[in-house]
Amino acid sequence: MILKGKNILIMGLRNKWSIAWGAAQSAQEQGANLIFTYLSEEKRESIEKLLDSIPGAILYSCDVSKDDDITRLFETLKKDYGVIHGVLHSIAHANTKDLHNDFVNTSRDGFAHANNVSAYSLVAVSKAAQDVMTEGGGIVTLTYLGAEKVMPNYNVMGVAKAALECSVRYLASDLGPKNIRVNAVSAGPIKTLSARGVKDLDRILEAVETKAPLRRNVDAKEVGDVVTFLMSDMSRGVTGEVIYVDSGYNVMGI
Ligand code: IMJ
Repeated sequence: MILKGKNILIMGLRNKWSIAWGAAQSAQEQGANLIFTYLSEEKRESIEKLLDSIPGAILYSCDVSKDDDITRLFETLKKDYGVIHGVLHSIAHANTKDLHNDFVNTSRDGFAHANNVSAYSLVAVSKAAQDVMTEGGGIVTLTYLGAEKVMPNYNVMGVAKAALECSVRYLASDLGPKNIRVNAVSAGPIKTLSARGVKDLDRILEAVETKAPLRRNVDAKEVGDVVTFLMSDMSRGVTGEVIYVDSGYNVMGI
């Protein structure tokens, strides 16, 4: 029970395939009190249905592209809980056309949008979270190998994930003195809603099965288990890191 009595905020749950759902299951097993945010009112009902299986789970709305939403969320959390021990940032978005086109055609607006929602949002959330994380704790975000190596169609998301991973290091440096750690989990490819439309996804999943040291793909629950570890005191000496949960795929040369 490594998260027993800890208040954990999970941002970016959409459905039962979400990596955020794997993290929620894992954190719940380890005794956490779970708080969730959702983006749009149309999604509220389906997310509420999922949360029926998590007794005591609380749900707030938050659009991370709006500073006011983030401020309001953490003010509410301060009032309702007093202290938060962990935050999972499991949020990304790019315009669909920027994930189909060549990267060279990315528009100024598309570039700004992907970086705003997928990378800057971690900075804005961390800034607000520090005032509620008065006992220290862990902020965790999700990234992908496309931040470092060219993956087909990942395009502007790769650039945004590179900015996100670098933000993790600078945030770790700023918040370390408050005993707030900031880390990223680089997940292998998983068929979530965010990956379903990807043209070459099956080929990429196959490449992991043939090349990765473990010769299999990963699922959201085992990614979630590492998220839980990074929010817990078990990882108290770890900050500013990118930890891979990808069956070891990233270490292979060919
Ligand atoms: C996404 C695009 C291209 C290749 C991809 C992915 N591969 C994987 C993903 C190989 C595994 C999923 N992934 C790691 C993401 O970060 C996805 C981000 C994303 C997905 C969408 C789809 C729907 C949409 N905008 C999006 N923005 C970001 O409209």
